[in-house]
Amino acid sequence: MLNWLGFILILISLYIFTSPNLFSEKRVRPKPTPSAPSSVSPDDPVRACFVILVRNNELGGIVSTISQIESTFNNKFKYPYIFLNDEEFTPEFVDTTSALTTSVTRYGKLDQQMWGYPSYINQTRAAENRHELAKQGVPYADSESYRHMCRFQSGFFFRHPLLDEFDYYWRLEPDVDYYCQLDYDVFKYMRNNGKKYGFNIAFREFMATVPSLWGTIEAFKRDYPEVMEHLPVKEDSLWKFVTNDNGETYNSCHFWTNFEIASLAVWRSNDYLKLFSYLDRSGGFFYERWGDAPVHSIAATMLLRKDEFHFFNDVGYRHTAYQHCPVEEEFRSKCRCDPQNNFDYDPGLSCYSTFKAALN
Ligand SMILES: Nc1nc2c(ncn2[C@@H]2O[C@H](COP(=O)(O)OP(=O)(O)O)[C@@H](O)[C@H]2O)c(=O)[nH]1
Ligand SMILES: *[C@@H]1O[C@H](CO)[C@@H](O)[C@H](O)[C@H]1NC(C)=O
Ligand SMILES: [Mg+2]
Repeated sequence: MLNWLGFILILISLYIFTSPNLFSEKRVRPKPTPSAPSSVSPDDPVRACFVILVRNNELGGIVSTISQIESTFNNKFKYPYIFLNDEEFTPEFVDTTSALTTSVTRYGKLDQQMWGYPSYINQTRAAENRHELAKQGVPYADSESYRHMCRFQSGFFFRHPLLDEFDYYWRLEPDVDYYCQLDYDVFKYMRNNGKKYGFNIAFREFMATVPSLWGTIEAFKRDYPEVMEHLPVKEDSLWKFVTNDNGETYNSCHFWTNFEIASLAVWRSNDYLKLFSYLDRSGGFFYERWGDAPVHSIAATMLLRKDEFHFFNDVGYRHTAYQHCPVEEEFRSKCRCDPQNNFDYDPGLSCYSTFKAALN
């Protein structure tokens, strides 16, 4: 008798828990938008880190950068720092940088796959082309390591095992300046607002470094219609940021990647991985001198909707001779830069106006 009762109870509970109708009001289909999944609440922690590719001999420069990042932002938010290098970091580098912060610091070395020639690259041809480009006076034209760096930043940093546990990153470089106090969590801002790619300076590229990049991307689009099919349509994308003639040519505009706050999922997507290996296979990182900035920028305009980009106006930032300093009155008490020195509307070199126009 008891056994029967138990059996019937089990049957009833099975019915209740598997019936699609009983709890149907709770089974609301999640919206297909990839941003801000409903299971995440705004205050939930973000899995984010700083990522820093740097050489041992740039210790002084990275100490300066990290000190500024700590005092303007990270002493409040405690995000970890991931240091990457093609060589072993020295004990001095590790000790000095880890002493700058109470946050976690980790140090990784790149392997041959992430920093080295793929087997199909003809290194004789690469060397000849480097010497040709050098005659045109292009920066880093004859540098081999610069090319490994650009290829790594284009196709590999987001696959380094030390980044596996993270969803967002902020890229840092040695010898840059961060001028403004940030009193909110930029990573939560990105996630909670469905932002995937944040930048600060938009620049024009030396076209001699990327003569075949645009054509190679156009060829990818023809060869991979199944990828193009599910990407945003041109009108929803930032397409006009990278072309002035509806795709005929690349206009040289790109976001500077030395500052980047972005979602790792963009680069880890199958779509981007297919695009990157297509570009890599074509040899342009070595035969030309493709920068990670034009590669990231053109790819992001393909993969993302325009509302997924964010201009970090409130981050006062300098890299080499160029800086963004927010001009609005509210930033005078928060920033220690001179708003007269602001790159946004530099007539020759800035692509900020092109970005603004492409948003509409
Ligand atoms: N470990 C390592 N880092 C490098 C190398 N070349 C460049 N980097 C790093 O890559 C980033 C970009 O290099 P940088 O020289 O600043 O190039 P630029 O910003 O384009 O002028 C910086 O964070 C450098 O520290 C290299 O050969 N080894
Ligand atoms: C590599 O490039 C050089 C110089 O362009 C060329 O002479 C040589 O034939 C190439 N080698 C191969 C295996 O294609
Ligand atoms: Mg730099």
